Amino acid sequence: MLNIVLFGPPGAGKGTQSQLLIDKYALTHLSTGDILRSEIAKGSQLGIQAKNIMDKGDLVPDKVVIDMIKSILEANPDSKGFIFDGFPRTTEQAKSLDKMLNDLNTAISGMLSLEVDNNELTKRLLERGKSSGRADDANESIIRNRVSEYNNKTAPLKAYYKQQNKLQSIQGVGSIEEINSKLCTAIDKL
Ligand code: B4P
Repeated sequence: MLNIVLFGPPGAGKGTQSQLLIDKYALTHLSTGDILRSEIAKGSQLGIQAKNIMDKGDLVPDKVVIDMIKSILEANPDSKGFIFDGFPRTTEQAKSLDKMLNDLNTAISGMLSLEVDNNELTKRLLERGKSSGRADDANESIIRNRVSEYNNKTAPLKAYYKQQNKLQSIQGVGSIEEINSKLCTAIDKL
């Protein structure tokens, strides 16, 4: 199986690039952000619980997202592999993911980390906020909180995967096609 963690701060282009990669490599796309937003849209108990947290730009509790991932992994036993987009975001999530994949006799093949500076991230998210209707893209202080959650809780995962020799950093500023081509070059070597 080809299992890729597509990593980066909010607005780095994880969702954008995942769409291109799943078509090319026929992988299953697993975006915790998309799943949570669809739960909010359905008005489920989980969605109601997640909405307040996401609107502030905080991270949803680990147990909630880990259980979501577990059920999707179990529901796709014949997948050629997964693109994990926006997951893991904490060390606890990363450790659980390693365990879940190990139980399925597979592992993460590589972590591709999109590197984008803070000014560019803020610009992209504010731009998307004009049309997305997403509360977490609506103003600069919420975006700053998301970036700070990333720096405190998520960025340390780079060291976690580096220790396993799985981290590759990719420059995430440039055209979507240029960045996609760099990601494909890295994936083809995995
Ligand atoms: P996510 O849905 O994961 O989203 P994201 O951080 O906004 O961004 P992404 O990097 O995918 O950005 P995109 O490609 O869309 O998270 C949202 C929230 O969900 C979190 O804050 C948290 O509350 C919760 N959550 C999700 N997963 C969780 C987890 N595992 N644990 C706990 N909580 C969790 O790109 C952004 C914009 O940039 C787009 O408008 C795009 O068009 C533009 N763009 C992309 N590439 C570009 C380029 N090369 N040049 C210019 N613009 C570009």
